[in-house]
Amino acid sequence: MPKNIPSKPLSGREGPAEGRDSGHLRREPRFVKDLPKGLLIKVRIWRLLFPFRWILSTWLWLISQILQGCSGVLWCLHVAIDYARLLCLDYTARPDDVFVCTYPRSGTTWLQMIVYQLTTQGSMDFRHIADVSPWFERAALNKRNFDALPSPRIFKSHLPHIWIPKRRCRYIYLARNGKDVAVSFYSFYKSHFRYKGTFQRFFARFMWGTVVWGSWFYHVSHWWRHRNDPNVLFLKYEDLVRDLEGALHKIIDFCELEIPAERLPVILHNCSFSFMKEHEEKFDFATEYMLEQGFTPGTFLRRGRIGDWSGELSDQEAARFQRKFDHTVGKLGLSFDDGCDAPPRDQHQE
Ligand code: PPS
Repeated sequence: MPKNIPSKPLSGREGPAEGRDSGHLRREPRFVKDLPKGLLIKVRIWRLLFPFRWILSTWLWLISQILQGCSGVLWCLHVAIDYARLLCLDYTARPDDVFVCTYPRSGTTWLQMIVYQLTTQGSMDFRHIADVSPWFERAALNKRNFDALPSPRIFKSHLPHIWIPKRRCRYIYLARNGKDVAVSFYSFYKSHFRYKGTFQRFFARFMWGTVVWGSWFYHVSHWWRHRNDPNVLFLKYEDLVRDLEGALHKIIDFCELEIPAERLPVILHNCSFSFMKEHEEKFDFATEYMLEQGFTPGTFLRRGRIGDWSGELSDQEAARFQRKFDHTVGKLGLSFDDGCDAPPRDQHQE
């Protein structure tokens, strides 16, 4: 026999001499047979129970899916109730409130930024645009206190005209070519909603209006019908791209703002695509969502140092830990480097 051909099969399955066990056990990995007797019995029982485990697991999966469905329905109910509260009861308009209204992916954030820049003469002093220009209909979810906002308040809204609260304030509607909206929305669905379908499938849904916020055709046409209302300014995204300064003047006139001429170049610069892209974390919905949930972005990779605890734990907390450690893990002979390169607690700055 040539040297390099093994005389025994290399796979876990052995020859006929080892195949005396009945069907299920015959496929046991080799290491199982080497286990201590007590453990071997447990493993074999566990393997014999496989069909029952499978049935139980499937049932539990089903129950978990049903509960998930119920929680989804309850969540929708809670959102609907909060919407109703907001639209009918909890919102007291101020005459200088400005609503930035759009169908999603039509340049909402851009228009929020434009109005914010115009009303603050170019301030960039905000953590996220949603802090200074909250999403009206999500207010109940993100617990933003409208009353604490200084005037003029700028609200973002994707509500169709029929749902928007009609008060004595201003509404700026920004419409964008539906085909570009569909493409941008598809990309958003993939990046933010983990959508896995093709563009063709998404586009079919977009055409049917079975995407979040419903039909683009319905949304745009209903707001268009109100374009001549005295408190509505109807703008197009494409006009903003072609002549931003011209659009800015329309908004200045509509909101009756006074902008010193020397601030206009700064505002135009801050509203440019490249500047906003550079500060994307101030505009991205993912960051807004994280802040809304109470997460602090940029803290996942914190400092990566040994002994960082000494800047955080008090002497009592450290002593309490040590006592428990000595009685449990320490007893087994395991120890850790406590480190001493972290700054003391009072110098520590987060
Ligand atoms: S959302 O998720 O509904 O709030 O999205 P929305 O802000 O309405 O739209 C996002 C699209 O607006 C584009 N955008 C801009 N275009 C030109 N200039 C500036 N400054 C600007 N800021 C945002 C953004 O790139 C999205 O469009 P697409 O086509 O996806 O790039």
